[in-house]
Amino acid sequence: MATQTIAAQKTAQSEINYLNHARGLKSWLLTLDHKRIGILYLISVVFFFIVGGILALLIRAELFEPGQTLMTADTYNHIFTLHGAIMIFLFLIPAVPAVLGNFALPIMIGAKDVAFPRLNLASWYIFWLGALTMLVGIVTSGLDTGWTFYTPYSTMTSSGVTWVVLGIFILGFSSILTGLNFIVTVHKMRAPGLTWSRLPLFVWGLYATSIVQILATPVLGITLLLLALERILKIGIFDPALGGDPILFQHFFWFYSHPAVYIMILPAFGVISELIGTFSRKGIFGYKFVALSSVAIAFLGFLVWGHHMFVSGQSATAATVFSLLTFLIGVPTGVKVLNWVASLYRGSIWLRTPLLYALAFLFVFPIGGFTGIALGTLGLDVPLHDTYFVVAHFHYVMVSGGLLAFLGGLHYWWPKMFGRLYNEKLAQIAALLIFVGFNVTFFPQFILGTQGMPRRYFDYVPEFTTLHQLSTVGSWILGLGLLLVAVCLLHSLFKGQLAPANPWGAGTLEWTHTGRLPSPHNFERTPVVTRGPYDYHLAEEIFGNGHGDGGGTPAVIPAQGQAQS
Ligand code: HEM
Ligand SMILES: [Cu+2]
Repeated sequence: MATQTIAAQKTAQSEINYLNHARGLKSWLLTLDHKRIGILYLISVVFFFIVGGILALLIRAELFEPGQTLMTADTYNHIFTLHGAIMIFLFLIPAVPAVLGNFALPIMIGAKDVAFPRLNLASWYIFWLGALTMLVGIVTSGLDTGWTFYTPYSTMTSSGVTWVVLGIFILGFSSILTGLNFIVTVHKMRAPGLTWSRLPLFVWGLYATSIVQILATPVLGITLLLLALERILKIGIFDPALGGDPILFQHFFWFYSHPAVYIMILPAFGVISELIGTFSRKGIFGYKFVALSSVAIAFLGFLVWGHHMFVSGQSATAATVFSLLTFLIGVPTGVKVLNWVASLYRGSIWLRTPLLYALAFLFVFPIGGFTGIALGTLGLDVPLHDTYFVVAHFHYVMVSGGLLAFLGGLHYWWPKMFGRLYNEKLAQIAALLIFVGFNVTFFPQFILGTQGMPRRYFDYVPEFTTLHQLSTVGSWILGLGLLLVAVCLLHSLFKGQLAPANPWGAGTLEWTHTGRLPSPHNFERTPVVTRGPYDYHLAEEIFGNGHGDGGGTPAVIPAQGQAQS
């Protein structure tokens, strides 16, 4: 038995796969392989997440007590701005599409690669060029405008706005090119038999996201370019002293930035669908509705930007229309959540780490969504605007979307990315700590907001101390959970048990048609698809399902490109 295992491990290791077919730094920096580009993005966004996370811990530490605790008010302004800008532009926007999407999308549709592999690599270099340009501004003069860069302050401050917005302008191209690549890939490179109604829901999510990336990002790009021109050349577009209109900036900014929240959340929705499908062994209830609601959300997302501007002096008619349209978005979103719950209902639930993240998402996300409806209600938004209620709202949405789905997806695709399993117990404890830490951090902020705690302040009245301290303690628990995830995954990378080709018994092509690690071109033969993505019976017949056999380790390590149609 032991010798058999060792023999199996040896064969597994000597297989040519995408990680071992070429070695050395150069083979990585010049790679055109979508999987390797996904890994390059993974390292990049994790790096920025750590930086953004340390800044978050500093913010919470400052707010542990009223008055000055650690830093001056001015430093605080820089820290929270950098936290927001880094998390949004360097982590949340690229995380799910550029890491998980790049890695999984082409394999999931039975393609060798994305449609434009060179453009894909270029996106990653442009991402770093943008990030480094931002860094120039940050290191030389800091940034204190808030991640929203509202004028007229952003046209006046001496902090590094010009460099940072140029950096974000550059980053935009990276995001647009990834979106463009995915759209063409999904249209042109699906394997025979993979009709639109057989597309995995993660692909649908990425497809809808790509539309938003292509249509909305140019607006942000041009807005930030105008802001830079205003600062350098005083063209008088936003600065009232020069005849400009500062409210115009808010319109431009939110015309991108509301859709941008869907760039973060739509691919996350896709990940959640895969996780719930696979670990409930039942497929996704209402597949068509879940798929098309992504497209509906992408479309409606363009019509609601004014809900960020209820108190900016917009007309009552505009405000009412924006409020109604905002409520409308709740419909396709509700369709998704209810369908996920229906998918779990009477499913054959297999409680593994990825599903834990999906369940955490199902708890956290609706709280973010419902409080969004509250904020979209005209009468409620006026007192709640710019309070901690808003901070809690968008963290409930973005952390559930951006972080929980990303971590769930990372744990799900990890064995395919690196060919190794992680310690399930450790990973589950980490997920639990993250869930508890997140709620302890952000739930008190809803209460603080309704009591009148304004956002972006480094000081507060003593009455708020207890809730702020609770929130800070929560951030430590959250940080501990994340640290544990890092320990667990790093351990797996070097010491983890070799993974079988399809440890979860999933039904999509990246699991059913590749070996332990995908080969450089994914498949030996182009797969022919004859069934939907969540038909688990077939996958289980061939690979076993690991479900009920205790270890989640099917006996067979299938050969490359094993046909099963
Ligand atoms: C889908 C994921 C979502 C994300 C990532 C998200 C993110 C955000 C962010 C970042 C802000 C704060 C913006 C700022 O800095 O001023 C915000 C505010 C707001 N969100 Fe969301 N949101 C999401 C969903 C929703 C939904 C579903 C609704 C309503 C149906 C909604 C309604 C609002 C409103 C009305 C505000 C403005 C609050 C104010 O400043 O007074 N959001 N959201
Ligand atoms: Cu919005």
